[in-house]
Amino acid sequence: MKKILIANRGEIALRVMRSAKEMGIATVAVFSEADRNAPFVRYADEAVCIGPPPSNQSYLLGDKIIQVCKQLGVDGIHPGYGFLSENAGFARAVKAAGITLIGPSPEAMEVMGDKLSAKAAAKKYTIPMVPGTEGAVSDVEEAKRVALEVGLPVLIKASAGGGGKGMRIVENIEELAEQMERAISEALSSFGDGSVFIERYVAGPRHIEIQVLADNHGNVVHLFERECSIQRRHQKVVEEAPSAILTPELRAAMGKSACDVARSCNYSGAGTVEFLVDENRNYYFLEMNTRLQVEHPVSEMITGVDLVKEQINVARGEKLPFTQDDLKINGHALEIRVYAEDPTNNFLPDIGRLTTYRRPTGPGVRVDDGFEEGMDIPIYYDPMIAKLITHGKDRNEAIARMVRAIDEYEITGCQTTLSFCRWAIQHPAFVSGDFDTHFVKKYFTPEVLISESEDEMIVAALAAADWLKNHSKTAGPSKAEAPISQWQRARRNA
Ligand code: MV4
Repeated sequence: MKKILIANRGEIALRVMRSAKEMGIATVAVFSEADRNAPFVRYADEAVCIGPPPSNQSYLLGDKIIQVCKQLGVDGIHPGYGFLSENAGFARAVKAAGITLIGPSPEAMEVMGDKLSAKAAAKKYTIPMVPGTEGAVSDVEEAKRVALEVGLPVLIKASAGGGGKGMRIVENIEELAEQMERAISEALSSFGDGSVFIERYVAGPRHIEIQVLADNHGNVVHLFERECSIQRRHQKVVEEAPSAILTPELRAAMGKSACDVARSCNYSGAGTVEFLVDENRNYYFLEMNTRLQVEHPVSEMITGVDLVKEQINVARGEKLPFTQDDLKINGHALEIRVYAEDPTNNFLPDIGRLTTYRRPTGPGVRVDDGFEEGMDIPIYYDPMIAKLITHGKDRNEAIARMVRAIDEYEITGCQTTLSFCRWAIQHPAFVSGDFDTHFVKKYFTPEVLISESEDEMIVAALAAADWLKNHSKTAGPSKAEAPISQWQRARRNA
């Protein structure tokens, strides 16, 4: 592989190109008219504009991207995350064009792209799953029987769904028929597939996912877990590795299950297996993401493995250069997602121009971003400005470094989620490790940020008053500038 095209934009395009450059591989960027001046376009050895800003006229045009590959003699495509990254049809078209997709086979994407077929494939191994229906349910009476069997509350989930879409909780059996009808119609309109299934509702779960890597020679390893329980409306806010609650035994068991899920679909490359962990530390397989994930840097920080390099090597047909025993957890890593959103105003996108943009640096700090000072954040895409990652010898050091890095970050021109992330990682529940996926819902109100900035103002005012008091004795205001008292004023006016 001599030249790869990155079918993506922003921070992930830049991230992929950096590894390619280190490997001596030439890079091609494709970009929309909105990204003409973006750093990833300049960083690439070659760059081609593929259309107007909306993704369905640019980054989602698989055939056009394949055409660019043919014109420029590209032999590999890295799809990043989002856009075409989990599109089996695109993966097939790439293969048919004689180009290597840096990712799993179209078949693996298809099997894992549907939750029911993913669970069916995983059944070949003994992998814990939440009790529920084996396949899709359309008959309400059957659904009721299953719900009573596994115990209420239950969740109705869309098989084709993602990010909580098409998910409905049922507390009372009388609501089931109506909720099921709704879930089916929501699934049909959102995904064009009305298949739904039922699972027992796991009340206060933690979201823990395992990073896996597989080659085309039968080797599968895991790179431990990432905990992503701190999320807001299915959008991850803080990710970390390792999880504060996994024991070495549980980690090994979940790691083996994740590798089994990968084996069940003949997986190749980097993938992520998602689990729920309940309060008794039982774990359940949920689904597999067949792409490089946004939060992959935390796994890189604790293992020292460059996941993009390994993806490329696997795609080239090479064997994994390490075994499971070679992999060790080194320290602790945290990632926060910096969004151009206003956390005091219901997280409304607050896109604008980055009039000031200065990144934090120093020990244990990594910033993966795709912007520069003076740039406009395009309105057409996800409003993520950057991922801020810190690494420390332990969790406390990683947290302290994150707070310090957030405080060093200077962004003006738009509101960002930095203050929200700072609040989250300093919250006693987060610091102690005692939290679940309901953390934000449970503890966050906009007031926690407003009172925090008021606190800062009060502290600043007190400090200023103190400074004045100390300095007025020696180098205080000169007599001419001295404050005029009401008495003096009265005398002058007399
Ligand atoms: C669940 C669950 C509780 N019980 N399944 C949400 C998105 C999808 N990937 C799976 N999700 C959940 N499935 C059962 N049987 C709770 C969630 C869930 C969740 C999972 C991970 C991270 C955040 C979440 C927030 C709300 C609900």
